[in-house]
Amino acid sequence: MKHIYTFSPLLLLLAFAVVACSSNKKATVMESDATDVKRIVNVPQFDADSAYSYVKAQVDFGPRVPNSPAHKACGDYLAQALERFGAKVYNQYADLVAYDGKTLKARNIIGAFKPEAKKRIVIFSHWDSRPWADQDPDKKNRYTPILGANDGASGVGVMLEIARNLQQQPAELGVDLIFLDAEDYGAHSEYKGAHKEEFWCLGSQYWGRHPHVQGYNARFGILLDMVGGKDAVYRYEYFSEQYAHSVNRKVWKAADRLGYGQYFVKEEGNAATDDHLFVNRYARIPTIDIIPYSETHDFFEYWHTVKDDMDAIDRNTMKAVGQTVMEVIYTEH
Ligand code: AHN
Ligand code: ZN
Repeated sequence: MKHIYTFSPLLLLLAFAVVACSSNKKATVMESDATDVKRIVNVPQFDADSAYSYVKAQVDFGPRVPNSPAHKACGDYLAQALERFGAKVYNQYADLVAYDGKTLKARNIIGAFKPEAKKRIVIFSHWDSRPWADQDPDKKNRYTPILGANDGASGVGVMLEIARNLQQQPAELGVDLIFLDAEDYGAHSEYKGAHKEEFWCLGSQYWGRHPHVQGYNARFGILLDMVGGKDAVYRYEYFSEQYAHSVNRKVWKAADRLGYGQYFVKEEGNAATDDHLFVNRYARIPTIDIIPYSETHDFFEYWHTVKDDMDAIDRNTMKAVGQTVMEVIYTEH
């Protein structure tokens, strides 16, 4: 989509001429004030079929539970994919101790675009999948590991499609794509001890305290969590509002411009103990969570059940979220 920012009169005339000549592309006039520098931004098209194929590639490894062979193989695939798309790749390996005393061989995978740029945006998703379907309606499934098509692979799939676009057409700012590990190893619902928030999000807690680059900073962050479910609705999540109110407004406005107001509803949502909380708390980068809101379920119908498989994925939701995040990335200057 073509966007026109405010321009000097001559450039503004030129801009309309350019738009008039490319009849197949829609022009959006961006809000602006008199002091704004004016420019045309052409945001590339997010390809939902491509994103879907990246989700399937992850799910085809099986459950990506830390310490498993599938986890190792998928981690290698993700690092290679980022490299193929031209990112500078960092692998952050850490031994993280889980609530049950297990040591998880965790790996955060970071792809940096324009690594030398000072102005940066960071996008996050977790790439591990939950070891147990402890919310499954059928008791016999509650110790079965989940495929995590929506809860895990969808956010990563959207980010890989963004990576492909960033290689084709660099954004003005530097962009870091961070695949966080060991998000979903929080205590099993039948665990008898105290259920603490720090049992979740082990990879982001580690990254927040030990960023991949010394003194790392970014203008803002966006966490993608469960961005592929059917009929998903995204509302302003509680901690996102507390730490990064203006980022929420920026993203929901971008969705509105693109006609995705049905997905991005401008109402208060619930609170999610999620990776963005620890990014905000430890790295102090204002970061929001794009996570589904549901009146009837926690997040979505198949959350932490064996039905979180490819059938739970809807390309239209991935398109709405992916195109919105690209709109934000490419219009930031
Ligand atoms: C809880 O609310 C316990 N967890 C939200 C974070 C999460 C789990 N995201 C995906 N799985
Ligand atoms: Zn989960």
